[in-house]
Amino acid sequence: MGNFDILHLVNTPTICNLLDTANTFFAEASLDQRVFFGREQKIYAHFDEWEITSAYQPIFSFEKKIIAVEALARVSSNRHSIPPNLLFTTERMPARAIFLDRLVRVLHVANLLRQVPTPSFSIFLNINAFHLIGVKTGHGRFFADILQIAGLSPPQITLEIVEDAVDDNLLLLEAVNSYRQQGFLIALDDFGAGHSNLDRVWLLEPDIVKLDRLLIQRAVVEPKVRLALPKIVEHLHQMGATVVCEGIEHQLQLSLAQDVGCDWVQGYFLAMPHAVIPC
Ligand SMILES: [Ca+2]
Repeated sequence: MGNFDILHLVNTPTICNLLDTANTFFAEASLDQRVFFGREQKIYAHFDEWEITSAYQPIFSFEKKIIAVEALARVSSNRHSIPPNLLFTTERMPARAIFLDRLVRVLHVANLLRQVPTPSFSIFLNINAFHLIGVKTGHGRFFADILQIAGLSPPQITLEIVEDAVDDNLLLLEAVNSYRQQGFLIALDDFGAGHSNLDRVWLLEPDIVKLDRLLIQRAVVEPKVRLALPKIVEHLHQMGATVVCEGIEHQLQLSLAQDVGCDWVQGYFLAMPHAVIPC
């Protein structure tokens, strides 16, 4: 039996408690959603025809230390699979989207816990701005309960807000502040794409900004982007944010990310997303 199996057995009672609590909550809301132990000791969730499980991609310092892992949904059905970022965009009914978000968060925490009982790194979870403003009050209470069962605390969790549009920025700020007051860290994902821009940095004052992968790709080939990038990073630092360069696919991009002043890096060149957490 390898270490992985031992950890799995050690954590099983806690994980079962976690899944029971979440499944009771979903049942009380009359929702046919559930999280369960499935193949290869992994935990899965069902939502409509979709089967969802977790993959994790590390975020590194330039000293190659794992600072955090970003949890990503792996989504499939009998007919086809979809990219994880499309999972939420397929569900636009606010009430169902909120439950889908909760289902996926429980799933990621449970799959992490079965491997790493006491993580020494942060856990990054993606969350749509559209869904954040769908909850009117009590932001994060359900998740705080789940974390307590898991033996984790809000400061270990960073919420990555993805770049979709919202029509009420004040509601978004209210939701973000509510999470922040509970101790969660806030990241702005895909900066430079869609609605993830300076306006949103100024509005939300995130702890972390993740540069969209296109910025580093373009900086390698376009001198004007190469010239602008250090200034953008400097401004984000002045706003108090740690800057992550996403989408590192080769050594040149890695060196450039360091040269322009980024703090941390993430991408296929460093580590692919994987069900097993590399720690
Ligand atoms: Ca992300």
